[in-house]
Amino acid sequence: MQPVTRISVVGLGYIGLPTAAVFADKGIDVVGVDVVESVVEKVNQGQPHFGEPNLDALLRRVVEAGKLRATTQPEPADVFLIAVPTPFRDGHVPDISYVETAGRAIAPVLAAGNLVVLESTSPIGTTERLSAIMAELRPDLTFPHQKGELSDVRVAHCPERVLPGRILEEVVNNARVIGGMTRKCAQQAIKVYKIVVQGECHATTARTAEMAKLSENAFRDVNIAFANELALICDTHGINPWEMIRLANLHPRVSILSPGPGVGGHCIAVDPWFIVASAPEEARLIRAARERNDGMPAEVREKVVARARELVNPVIACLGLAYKANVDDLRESPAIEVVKLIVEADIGEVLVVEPHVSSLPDSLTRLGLELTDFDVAVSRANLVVLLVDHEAFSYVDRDLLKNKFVIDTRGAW
Ligand code: SAJ
Repeated sequence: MQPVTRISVVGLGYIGLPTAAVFADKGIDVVGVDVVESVVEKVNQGQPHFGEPNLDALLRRVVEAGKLRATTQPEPADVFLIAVPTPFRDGHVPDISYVETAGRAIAPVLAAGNLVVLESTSPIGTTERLSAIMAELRPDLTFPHQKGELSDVRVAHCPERVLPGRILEEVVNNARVIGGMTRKCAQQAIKVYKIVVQGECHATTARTAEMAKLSENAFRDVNIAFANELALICDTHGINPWEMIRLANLHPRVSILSPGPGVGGHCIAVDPWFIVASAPEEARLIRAARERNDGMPAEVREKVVARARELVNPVIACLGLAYKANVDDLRESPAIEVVKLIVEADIGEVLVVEPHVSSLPDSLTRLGLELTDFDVAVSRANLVVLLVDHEAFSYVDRDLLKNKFVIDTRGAW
C-alpha cells in the first residue's frame, strides 16, 4: 500500500466527525462525506453539529488549516472509513441499509490499492456484505471475498469504541480490534489507525471483530439490567439499592453497575438486538436483559403515579431528558420515555428541565410541554423526579426539597 495521504470519512456523525478531525490533526488530508447538506456546511465552517467536549476547537483548527473539508459527493482517497448509523427496524431487525448505501456511494471512486474500513457497529457478516456490494458495482476491481490476499481493494472492520462525552480522549487511547477480511487487510488497517491511535491494535477476522463489538455493548446492557433488577428487588424490601451495591462492590471480584430509569443512546439499547436476531434460540439472557432495561421507564411511572396519588394538586418536575449525564444527546433516552408515560397517566402538571438543550424535541412539545428552568421547576413542584444525574442538578438546594416527594432514579442525591 502506498503512503496514506488522503482519508475519506463517510458519515460525519458522533463517530465520523471526531475521527475525521483527529486524522486531519495529524496532517492527513481528510475529506468528510455526508448526505445531509446542513452538516456539510457546518463542518466546512469549522463547527460541530452536536456537543462533545473540545471538539469545536479541534474542528476549527483543522478546517482553518485546510486539512479537513466536507462534501456530499465521495471523492477518490487512499482510505475510506465508513461511520454511518446501523439502527433496527420494527421487530428489532437490524437495518444495515446505511452501510449498503455508503458502499454504493464510494464504489465509483475506488481504485486499486484502496482500503475500506467499516467502523459502524454491525451485525455479523456486514463487512462481507459491504465487500460484495462494492464488487457488484466495480467488476474492474477485485475484492477480498473474491481474491483473498490478492485483491485490489482491502476491506476491514474496526468497530468504534468511544464513549460519548470522552470521544477525543478515547479515540486516541482505547485499544482497537481490527478485523480484516484477510490478514493483509487487517495489517493495512492497523497501519492507518496507528497514525492516531496510541492504544494497542489487535488484528483478527472481520466476523470476530463484529461479534466482539456487539458483545462489548451486550455485556454492559446485561450488567445494567442486573443492577436494575436488583434495584427493583431492593424496592420490594425497602433497601436502598445504591448503598447495597456500593457495599457489594467492596468485594474484590464484584463490580455491579448503577441502576437507573433504563438504557438509552444509539448503541447499548440497539446492538444487543443484533445478537438476538442472529441467534434467537441461544441469546436468551441477552434478550431478557434488553427487555428488563426497556421496561424500566414503566417502573418509574408506577412510582411517580403512586406518589402523585398522595398529593392534592400534583406538580411533577422531571429533571433531565438526555440519555445519560452531562451530554445533550436525547436519542433513545429513557428519561423522555418516562416523561411521556407520566403525561399519558394524566396525574398532574408536568414540568421538564434539561439544561443541556435550548428547545424540547417535537415529541414532547406535541404533548404541550415546555422547557422549564431548574430552580423554577424545583420550587414549583411538590414531586421531583430526578431522571438524569447531570452535574448541574447536584447543586440543588436541599432545603427546597425538604417538603416535597423526591424520586431519585439515579441514586445521585
Ligand atoms: N447506564 C446505566 N447504568 C450504568 C451505566 C450506564 O443505567 O451503570 C445507562 C446510561 O445512563 C445510558 C446507557 O446506560 O442511558 C448507556 O450509557 P453508557 O455510558 O454505558 O454507554 P454509551 O451508549 O454512551 O456508549 C457505549 C459504550 N460501550 C461500552 O461501554 C461497552 C461506548 O464505549 C461505545 O463506543 C458506544 O456504546 C457505542 O457507540 O457503541
